[in-house]
Amino acid sequence: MVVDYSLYLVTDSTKAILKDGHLPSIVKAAIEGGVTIVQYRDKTSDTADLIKNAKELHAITKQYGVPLLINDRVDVAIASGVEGVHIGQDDMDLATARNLLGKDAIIGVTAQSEEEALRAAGGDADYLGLGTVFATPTKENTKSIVGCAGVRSMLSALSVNNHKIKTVCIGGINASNVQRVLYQTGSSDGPSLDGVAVVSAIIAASDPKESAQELKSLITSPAPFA
Ligand code: TZP
Ligand code: MG
Repeated sequence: MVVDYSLYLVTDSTKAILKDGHLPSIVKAAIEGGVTIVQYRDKTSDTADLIKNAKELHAITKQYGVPLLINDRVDVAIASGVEGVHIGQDDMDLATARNLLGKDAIIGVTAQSEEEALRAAGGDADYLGLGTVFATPTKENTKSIVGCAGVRSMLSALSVNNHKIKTVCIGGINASNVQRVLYQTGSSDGPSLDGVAVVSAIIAASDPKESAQELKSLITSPAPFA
């Protein structure tokens, strides 16, 4: 399956971000605005609710042919029949997740250093989530803020080692900085990201469809300062 990582929506169900919003409606609007892949990230619901919510989101994402991944929980991904998972360094290990999910599943891994990026790429992850780029209230317990320079050095390490793995970055990205992030993490002849992942820039937006459209057009048009 060819996956478009260009605008990756990661959900949040906390009051601070979701406010009184209805997550399935936000996800639908975001996809209509140009989101290409969705991760259901919910750190508070119990297992039964995670599965119920994942199935509800999947009913929407499937209509648009957009893959849905589950954060952390391989069991929830299997139970809800979605396309894959996103795992961090403290979650189930990649090889076990792949064994359980099968070869066709999309598996993403978080990497915060060159070493983590190379290890996940040397396994059979489909993509890496690089970051945290900028400090963000959405996730306060991040181990490291790597900045654009940190993302660039992870991309270089992957490239030097001939890893063709797909990459997105995450953390504090919004319409006002996305073009600079894409520009500063890559170079005209060097490795570059396949997309960017955002939470609050879409989930907390007053008009998620419009925000997704704006981000999408910024991502797909060249940076003015290149
Ligand atoms: N992982 C690293 S930062 C982050 C996650 C899930 C949250 C990013 O949220 P936002 O609102 O896009 O800054
Ligand atoms: Mg995790």
